Amino acid sequence: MSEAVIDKVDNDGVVRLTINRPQALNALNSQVLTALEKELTELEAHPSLRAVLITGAGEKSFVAGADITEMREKTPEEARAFAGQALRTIKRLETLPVPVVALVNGFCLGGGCELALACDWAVASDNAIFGQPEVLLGVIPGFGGTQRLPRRVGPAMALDLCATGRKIDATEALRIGLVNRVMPQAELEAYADELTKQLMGNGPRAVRGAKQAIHDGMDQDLDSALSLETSLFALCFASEEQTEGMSAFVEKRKPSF
Ligand code: CO8
Repeated sequence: MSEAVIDKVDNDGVVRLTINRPQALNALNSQVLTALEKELTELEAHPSLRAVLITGAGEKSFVAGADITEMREKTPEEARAFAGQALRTIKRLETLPVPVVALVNGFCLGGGCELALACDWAVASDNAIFGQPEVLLGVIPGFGGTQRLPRRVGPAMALDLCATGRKIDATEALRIGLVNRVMPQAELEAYADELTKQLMGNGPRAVRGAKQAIHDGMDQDLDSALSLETSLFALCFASEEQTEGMSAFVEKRKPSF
């Protein structure tokens, strides 16, 4: 039997997805996208999902882009369908109701960078390389890069990257706000463990609420977004989590969520 192109490990609701095609630097072909979409369908129905961490197999690459070998012969209609499949899948990852974190462990190019941009935040190993090199192949980003990259790093830097196709290292990615943190590759696992521990210690409804407020609020004007925050904040007070969290503080003990 062939090896799964997506590995999934569920650690009490903190789910680690690993794109497993290291022989092609984890490039996204339709097999990977179909498998990823299937996993996301399952995660959407997960009764106690707390967070999703996504990474690439091996020590060299997160995702080196869409699969160029597969894309090469496509007609415009086929390219549109392929981009449509990727956009749909990436959107489902982005709209999971829990934090989605990219652990970028090497090349993060083209469709790989676009995948990382759909995550709530990204952390990178110090050997990571980022870029939108599509223009070197005679195309533009097609998995959301021209839209999510300017929203993350501003339009000037986004066009700098998309028009030149230049690659940047993890330090520059940190400086422009593409990633939240950079660490030696050997420390990425410890970060993932620590993050898992932190998220497990927090109220799961509150964590989901924080994501919803930020995510949905970004698409609204400030007054509407503040009113959304107030509604979600008030809703917390109808939950056992709020009772437990605040009682634990007053009783000088750790909350049990
Ligand atoms: N697609 C397919 N195969 C790939 C890809 C890729 N994106 N990247 C690497 N590979 C394969 C190589 O072909 C090679 O395979 P083989 O061993 O069979 O020859 C293997 O992975 C290892 O790669 P290299 O030998 O090239 O490794 P190096 O360390 O020398 O170089 C690089 C690593 C710099 C990452 C180099 O592989 C590279 O430049 N890769 C391509 C990066 C790229 O251009 N990515 C963007 C792709 S386009 C894209 O993502 C657009 C998305 C929108 C599509 C719109 C819908 C149609």
